[in-house]
Amino acid sequence: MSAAYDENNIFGKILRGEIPAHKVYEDDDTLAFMDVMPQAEGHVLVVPKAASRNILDADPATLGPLIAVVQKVAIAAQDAFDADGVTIMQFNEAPAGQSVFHLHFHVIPRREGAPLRP
Ligand code: D5M
Repeated sequence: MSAAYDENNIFGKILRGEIPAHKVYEDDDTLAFMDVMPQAEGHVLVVPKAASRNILDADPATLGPLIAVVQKVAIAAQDAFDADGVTIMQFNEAPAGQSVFHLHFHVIPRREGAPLRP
C-alpha cells in the first residue's frame, strides 16, 4: 500500500507557484515543465494537478487526461528537438526509483547513439 500524499514536495510547490519552473504546457488538469536534471536535451516532466503520490494511489480519472498530455508533449518534444524517438519513464516509490513524491512522467527525446545521462 502506498504512503499518504505529502503536499510538501517540490512539484506540489511548483503547482502552487511557490517555486519557479520552466513551464512548457498547462491546462486545467496538467502541468509540464523542464526537468532541472535532464537526462537528455529536452527532458520534460508531466504532472497532474490532482494530489497523487504516484500511479499506485492515483484516481483513474486523473490518468486519462494525464496520459493524453504525455502523448502531446512527447510528439512536441520529438519535433522540437529533432529527435529519433522518445523515452517515457515513470517510477513508484523509492525502491523503484521515485525521488519526488508527486506523480510524474518523464518525457525524454532520444537521438540515435546518444545514451541517457545518469
Ligand atoms: O525524478 C524526479 C525528477 O525531478 C528528477 O529528474 C529531477 C527532477 N527535479 C527535481 N527538482 C526539480 C525542480 N525543482 N524542477 C524541475 N525538475 C526537478 P524521479 O522520477 O522522482 O526519480
